[in-house]
Amino acid sequence: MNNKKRHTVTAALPYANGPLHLGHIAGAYLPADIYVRYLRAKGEDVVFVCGSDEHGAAITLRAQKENTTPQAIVDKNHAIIKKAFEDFGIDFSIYHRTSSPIHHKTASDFFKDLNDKGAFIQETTEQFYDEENNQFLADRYIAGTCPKCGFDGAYGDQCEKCGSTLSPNELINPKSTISGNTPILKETTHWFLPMDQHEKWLKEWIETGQLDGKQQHDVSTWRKQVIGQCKSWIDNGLQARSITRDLDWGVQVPVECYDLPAGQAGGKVLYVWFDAPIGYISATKQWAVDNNKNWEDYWKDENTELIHFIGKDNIVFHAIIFPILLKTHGDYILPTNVPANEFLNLEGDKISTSRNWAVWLHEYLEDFPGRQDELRYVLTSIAPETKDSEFTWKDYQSRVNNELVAILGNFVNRVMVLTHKYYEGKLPISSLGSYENPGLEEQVNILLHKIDPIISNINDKIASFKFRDAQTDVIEIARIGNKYLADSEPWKKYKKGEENIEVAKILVFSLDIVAILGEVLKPFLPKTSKNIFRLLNIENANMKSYESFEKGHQINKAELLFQKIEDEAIDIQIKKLKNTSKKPLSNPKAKPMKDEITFDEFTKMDIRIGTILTAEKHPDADKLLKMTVDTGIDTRTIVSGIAEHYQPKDIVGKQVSILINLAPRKIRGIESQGMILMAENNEGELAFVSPEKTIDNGGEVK
Ligand code: B3M
Ligand code: ZN
Repeated sequence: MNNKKRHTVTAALPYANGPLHLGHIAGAYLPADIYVRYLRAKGEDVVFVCGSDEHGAAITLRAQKENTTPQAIVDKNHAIIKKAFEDFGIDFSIYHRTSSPIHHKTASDFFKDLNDKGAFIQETTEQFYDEENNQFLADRYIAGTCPKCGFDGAYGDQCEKCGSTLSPNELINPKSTISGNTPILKETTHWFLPMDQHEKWLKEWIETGQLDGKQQHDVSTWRKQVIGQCKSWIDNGLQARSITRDLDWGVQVPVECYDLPAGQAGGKVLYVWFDAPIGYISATKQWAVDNNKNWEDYWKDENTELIHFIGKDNIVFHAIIFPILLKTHGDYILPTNVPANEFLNLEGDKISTSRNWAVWLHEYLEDFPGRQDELRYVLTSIAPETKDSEFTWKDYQSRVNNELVAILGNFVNRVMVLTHKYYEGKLPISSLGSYENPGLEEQVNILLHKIDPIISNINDKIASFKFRDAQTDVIEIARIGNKYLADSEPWKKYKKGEENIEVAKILVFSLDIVAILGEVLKPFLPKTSKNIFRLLNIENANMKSYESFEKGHQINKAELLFQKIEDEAIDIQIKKLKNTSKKPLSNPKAKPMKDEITFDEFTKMDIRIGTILTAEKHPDADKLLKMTVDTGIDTRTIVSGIAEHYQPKDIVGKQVSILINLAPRKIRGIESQGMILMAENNEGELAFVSPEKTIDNGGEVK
């Protein structure tokens, strides 16, 4: 473990375009929180920053869909996310936001500084442009057919059906999602970060931990997949990457743009992935202002350790791109570690926001009020630290019931209950008194040879980001306690009316183990740890000698730390997940559903099958056909706008669906008595809605 003076710990800034789900928590926030709580418990100087990532096309697109402004979208989601973090006990020093003025200024200055240093290049390229709305289209604003799987609703950056990463020009038949038009290609100038120029030092830094000839970090502490991903990026050759966008939501590019139409202000912003990591710095600045600290100590001092907690999809941004920016700037430290997690799957499938295949954190807290530690426990038990892992509700139930209830909760409860039963909760001897006594070899042996090494293992594992193993060790201490209690059988040794010193030793020693548990649980289950100390009626355990109690100390009444999770609660969750999830849209361009109607309203329409008897072009209109149809109850004239789709000779004899009780209306001088139903595809082509086998004319459609 390093001996840095200070720690700056960051957790990925969640996009403020939706709430948090369990994948986010397991990926970045819970491990970061465990690490920070561990540091704080050691008395270290640490700032833990996070905030909402409020820029980018995903947010403007969402605003457009919901017919509101980007600011309204981020305001709403920022509040939901912030509250969920608080309720869940993720204890940031500050939860900030990138739409704040201090962030805009910090990001803008950062860009300007690097631009002045000549760190960027400018390039003019052709980008898709929507002529109707006069705007360049961000990748997310372009939809078309996926070249890989043929899915009709792939976006310019990704196909959500097959998961392929795409670029807009790969899409077949690209369309603007704003106007539906085919976009044109138009030249635009952007700033690029020439990542290729940084390959050499990056390679050395990633592979050896050396930076400018100095050992900056120990590579053996970095996760294999993080080093692996970085190496493969570098080995494939880094490319220049554009760091600005044609968008009007974000941090304005603070230097002049040549290719803006005359008179048009702004129009170019920093790419969201350029400004978001700088959000860590602006959050620290705000925290420093609020807490009378110097933010630079946390970003510009070699004695500060910078750790980024993220999910694996963010590795390149935190271990390659952001370090390039920090190093080019010159004054900043580089991350000491980037402990990225793999993905958490859910009930046999990938978590998907768009399909609503997710367990939302705020909903969990509504359905299981006060049970944040149960979720923390399970998510750490299955943390995807080295490979993808899976959350299932059955597994959640069994871990809570078989481990938290049956091992940890049960041990604490038994010790408390027995102490009340035999001594009314008042300790007849102190811890110290008991260990000084001869005949306590067994207890001393357990403490020194079993529990003590586990505690140092827990600390070492947390320090090296192995939270899952560390938590397993915590439960091992509860197991040792349970076994000790079961083996020493105080209930058999207790004799009414006697001093029962032997029983007192067993119980006080067991209470010392409970106190140790309260201490080692602090980073993992903070609420449970507090509860334990409340029950024990002490503030902390004595972790030097493990002697936490004075003679005569009164403990509080026993209370269960955890309740069993019943089958019913689990069934409800599984049903909820299945009932609220959506299949991917087969046609994202389909119009949304109209307002609901009643069955009576539907039955007012009299739709019948009829046969077209004659068809001819309308004398005065190119798009119209005049037809006579046999409706089974009469023969009538109908005018319909289908001349561009059907030749008169091809449709005579066809059976079609006709709305026959539509009030007659004159169309270009000819009275149309009803309407033939037509189906329309995405391209506006029309087709008859015909019965799949021959039906008597006059047959009802219902
Ligand atoms: N908002 C992506 C994500 O939520 C992005 C992280 C930014 S960290 C600076 O996965
Ligand atoms: Zn696809």
